[in-house]
Amino acid sequence: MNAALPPDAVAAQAVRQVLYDDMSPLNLAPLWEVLHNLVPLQPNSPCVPALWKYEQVRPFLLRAGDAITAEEAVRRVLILENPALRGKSCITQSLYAGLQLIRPGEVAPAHRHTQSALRFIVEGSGAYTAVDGERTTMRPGDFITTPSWTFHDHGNDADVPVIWLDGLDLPLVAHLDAGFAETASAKTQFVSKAEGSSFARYGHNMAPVREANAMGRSSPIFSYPYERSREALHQLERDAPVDAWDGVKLRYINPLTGGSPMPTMATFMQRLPAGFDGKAYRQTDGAIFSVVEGSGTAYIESHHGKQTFAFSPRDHFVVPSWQTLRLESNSGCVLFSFSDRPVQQALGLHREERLA
Ligand code: 1HN
Repeated sequence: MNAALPPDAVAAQAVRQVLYDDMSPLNLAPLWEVLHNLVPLQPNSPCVPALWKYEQVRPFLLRAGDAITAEEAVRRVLILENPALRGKSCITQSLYAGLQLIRPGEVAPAHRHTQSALRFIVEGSGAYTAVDGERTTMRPGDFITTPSWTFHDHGNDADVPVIWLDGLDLPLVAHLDAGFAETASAKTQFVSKAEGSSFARYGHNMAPVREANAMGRSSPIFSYPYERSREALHQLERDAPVDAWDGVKLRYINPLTGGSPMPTMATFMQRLPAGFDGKAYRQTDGAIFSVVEGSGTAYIESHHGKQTFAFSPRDHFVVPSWQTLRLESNSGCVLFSFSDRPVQQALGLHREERLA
């Protein structure tokens, strides 16, 4: 190893190694050996892009349904683990994603935690999630929030299994050592508000005159129905210029602030028109995609190499930070996605580069 070094460099290294060994018991380490890794010239995420084909994942979810009840599991979820971070329960360094199954008649008991969660409904209708005493019925394409420290439970009164994508800021909160959790005294929350009352109060470009937002720093709307998002995207595809990178892309908002629905996660829905051949871009927020309708191709390029993902409905894929993404769709498609963008923006760290 030292063969190529001149003798005085070898001697210098030996002196340094003795220094490192001697000071190590005092928990001291030399910065100069690691400085270049600590301050990379650009993000070089250890995360790799990955695709989960729904037809491959679904049988395992159903088998998990046979292997354990929702109540026993507390949450019956298959974690979508980044292949480069196996065993760490995360899909990017800051975010967690999983697919959750609830069978007819099952209950996932009420609890709360400081981690924020989002649900994006993938398959089946008629299960419900209750947040802070109000239930909302789940339908494919709906986006539902569970803000930090709100009690939530899920149940399925329908006759089909219901499957959704969970997104949580678990790794981020773990990094900050700021996680608390509590189990509720009853399995199922007492329903104290009529279904749809939050949406009636806050979902129509209006807001109550005096009432304070019970969701604190999160959106008072906790269910964003797909039919609304879908309709908006289709109208914009017809009537407005289509972005060369994103197609038609909208972000979900907290109607009281115009910011993201929860402080740690941004959510988006986009439509790629038929024949869309997108330009490449990269952003510092790694993003997780759930394919809602249609098919297409994601081309991802980074220091890990090049990957091509052919996606269809209910597939999931992750594009890590600062890896270049280009989207294509012959048939046209609709994609849901989420990322930690609001955190990066709040800290002044977010960057995006749109390549020509
Ligand atoms: C959680 O509370 C849910 O409420 C889903 O459905 C996944 C993963 C880790 C920690 C808490 C849920 C979770 C979770």
